[in-house]
Amino acid sequence: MKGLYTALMCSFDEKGNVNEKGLREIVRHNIDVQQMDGLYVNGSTGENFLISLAQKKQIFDIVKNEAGDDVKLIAQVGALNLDEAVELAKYATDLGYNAISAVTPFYYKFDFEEIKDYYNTILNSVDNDLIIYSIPALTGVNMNLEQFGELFENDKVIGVKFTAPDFFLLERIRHAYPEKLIFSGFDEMLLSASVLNVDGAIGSTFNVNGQRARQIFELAQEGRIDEARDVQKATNDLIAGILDNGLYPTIKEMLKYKGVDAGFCRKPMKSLSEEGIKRAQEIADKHL
Ligand code: SI3
Repeated sequence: MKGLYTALMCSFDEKGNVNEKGLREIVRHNIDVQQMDGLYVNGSTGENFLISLAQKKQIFDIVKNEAGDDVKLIAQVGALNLDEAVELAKYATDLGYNAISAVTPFYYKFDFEEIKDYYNTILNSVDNDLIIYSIPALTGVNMNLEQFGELFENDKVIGVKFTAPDFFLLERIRHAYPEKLIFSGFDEMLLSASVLNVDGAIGSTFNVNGQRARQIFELAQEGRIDEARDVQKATNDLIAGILDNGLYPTIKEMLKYKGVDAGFCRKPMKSLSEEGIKRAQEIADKHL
């Protein structure tokens, strides 16, 4: 399961329906052009928390049907409604997804026992491996080394998608749990995480910048840090522009600019104005 995974975008039409043709094009683009090792489906980038249960299943279906066994597939199933998370975990496992992943439960201030119970409930319902999705800036859930260790005691928890700028904690987890998989989550920090020997990365910007991500990751593994730093710099020039213009809508416009039917974002996320679209294209021309 090691390697580089796109946090897959989903294409929606203007009414918010899944645009199947567009989603298939995004899948192919990530496999054939960006040459990713795998796809992380229905994560933050997939606008997962804005869509219905039926749409989540529809997306799992389409992605598996299009990707087949070409690349590894991870299904993000985490949800505040635990019954829904379990249903999705079973659904994706039956479809043949290689692993499931679940965001830490958020919004309410769950204590660690509750978080552990959430993961155990999902895990006990399926015969599949799980990757914890930790993203404290969006969930407010900050787990410490010991708490990661408690979750890792379950052999079915094979790793963590670590989306945080806490390199002290990242190094401690790497050192304490060499057998677990760590995926770096912030694309703008990929080099720093790679130096700490992560096993791979999962990123939204890989939808358009996957080849550079691979260069950063592989150069760092080879110890060619000066060269990796140059590629991270080019990447961060791109990411700074994307973040400034609006993360997901800008990546969608860049995909459309490259001929991939990435569609619209789900409300309440807004799509770009004419000016924003022009800006996305300028950033693509300059930095891709
Ligand atoms: O679940 C997912 O879609 C991700 O993997 C998210 C990934 O960690 C991204 N984080 C968010 C919140 O979108 C990053 O790739 C992020 O977009 C990028 O580093 C720019 O900040």
